[in-house]
Amino acid sequence: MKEEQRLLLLQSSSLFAPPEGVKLSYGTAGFRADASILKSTVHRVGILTALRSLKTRSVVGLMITASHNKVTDNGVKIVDPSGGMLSQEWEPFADQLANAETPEALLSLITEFIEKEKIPFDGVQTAEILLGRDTRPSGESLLEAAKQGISSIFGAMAHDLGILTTPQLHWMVRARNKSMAATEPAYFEQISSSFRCLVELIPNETKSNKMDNRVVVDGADGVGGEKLEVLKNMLTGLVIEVRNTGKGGGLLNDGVGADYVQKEKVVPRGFGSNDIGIRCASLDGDADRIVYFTVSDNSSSRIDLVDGDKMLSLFALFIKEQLSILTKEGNENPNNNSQARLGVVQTAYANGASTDYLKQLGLEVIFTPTGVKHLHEKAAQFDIGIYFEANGHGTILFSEFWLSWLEARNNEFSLVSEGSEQQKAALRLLSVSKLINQAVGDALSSLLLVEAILQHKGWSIHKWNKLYQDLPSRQLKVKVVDRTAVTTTNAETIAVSPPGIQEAIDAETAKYSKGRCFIRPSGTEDVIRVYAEASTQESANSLAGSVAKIVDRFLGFGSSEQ
Ligand code: 16G
Ligand code: MG
Repeated sequence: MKEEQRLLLLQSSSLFAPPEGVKLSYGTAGFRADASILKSTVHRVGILTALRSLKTRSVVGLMITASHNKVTDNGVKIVDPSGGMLSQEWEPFADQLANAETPEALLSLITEFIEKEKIPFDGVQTAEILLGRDTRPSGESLLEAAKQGISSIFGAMAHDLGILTTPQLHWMVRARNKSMAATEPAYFEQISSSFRCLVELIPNETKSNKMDNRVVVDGADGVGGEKLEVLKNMLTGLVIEVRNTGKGGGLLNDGVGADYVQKEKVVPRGFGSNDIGIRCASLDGDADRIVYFTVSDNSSSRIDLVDGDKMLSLFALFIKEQLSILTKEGNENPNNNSQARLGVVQTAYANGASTDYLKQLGLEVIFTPTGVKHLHEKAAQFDIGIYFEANGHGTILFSEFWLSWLEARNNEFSLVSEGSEQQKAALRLLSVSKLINQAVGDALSSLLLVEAILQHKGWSIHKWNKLYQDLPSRQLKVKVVDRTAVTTTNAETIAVSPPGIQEAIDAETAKYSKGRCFIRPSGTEDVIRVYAEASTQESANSLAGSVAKIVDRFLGFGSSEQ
């Protein structure tokens, strides 16, 4: 490393002292903590992002957000050139950088890493980083820290794209590396025009149904609400009312948002008895997840939740239907024998009834550990891979290979059977691939896809919710002395350590009809999570309670809480 570069790094880093006595870790959601202690971390992530860009010789992204956390928290994560999450191989280095105690220690880590990773660091190669942040008040000064980190690497350039949803930034990084327009207007244009195509392709039978085309969306008082206010004006045939837009003085994620709605199963602020019967949805604080709900008839504060598993099921059903129209017999074209490999990916948290439903549709269902990066990686192995966590994180991935095949089929149809059912199916699938974010789960594009499919089928939210009935479930968390004492295998369904705990859980689970239960250490909180399912709510509660006691007996302080 050149002397000027060393001096620049030392000088810049000396302005950002790390917090004392705090060890941060680049978890599933990047670094996250109280915003007041994050400046040095974000500065160092700025440096790391520049290195990532040099190493990959591509544009990468840096997003400042703490998603559904409280407004006083913030966080930072890196977007890889594909538009996906930072490669897991770099996570340990991110931890080391963040926790280096002095500028000198930081510099020597960087020097070692550049050598180990053979990062081109000759000042010839340039680095380019797209920056985004959510609406948190701390975002602006943290973004400044990131910029200073980036500019402490010679030849690194930062483009500040202002306030964005997390999926918008991922989308733009992906687009940029494919030499496509990587701007917010381009994003809105792509998703609104593909939505329009899907609506234009609705069968005449359902078009005549007087479908309820209004949806009310809780914007979590965050960036998603703000962006949806813009997007909704670009749509026809759908009326979106946004509440908790962040403009009315409401506090981000405070009694609002997808995380709150899904976990508490109560209405978000601003919703109540006047909304009974209406289709509602809730975004999280950075708009990378969404759940639907209706206000319950029995109590205006309770909801009937339509979660990520139901979205996955709706999407899988629609895609499967379109694929079967597309490959309908009677077409003698020899190119028509390319059956798409369609796969769905879930985690152990997926309700067992959803898995049964998907299998009954004849689909291949695969399980991975919790966390978007695991699901995404598996889904990318299919021609069409659909993944969702129950909490509303997910998307649909189309392989480049299969999309080119589909484009070619569509061109053939234009020549020989313009306007045929098969061509319509091809066009619908092409539109889905443009509407649904190919980089990462995106609440805004998932919202529009749900709305398009419901209109296509002429379904109400109630009809959709009746695809299958969720098995009663219960989640608990248990505080333990050391959560790393629990290790798991088989997509987190079996606890390997501490020894004997799985046997104890199995013995308890066997007592319940349709009983299913697993434990895992949380990646975001210092607790062990317990998930239980059974044929009645009482038995699910009881199973979860007993297993929480088992966890406590093996590892705890002697107290467990909900
Ligand atoms: C993170 C993950 C989410 C997962 C959750 C589990 C991403 C972007 N987010 O928020 O997918 O469901 O962690 O939290 O991967 P837990 O480990 O505390 O249960
Ligand atoms: Mg989020």
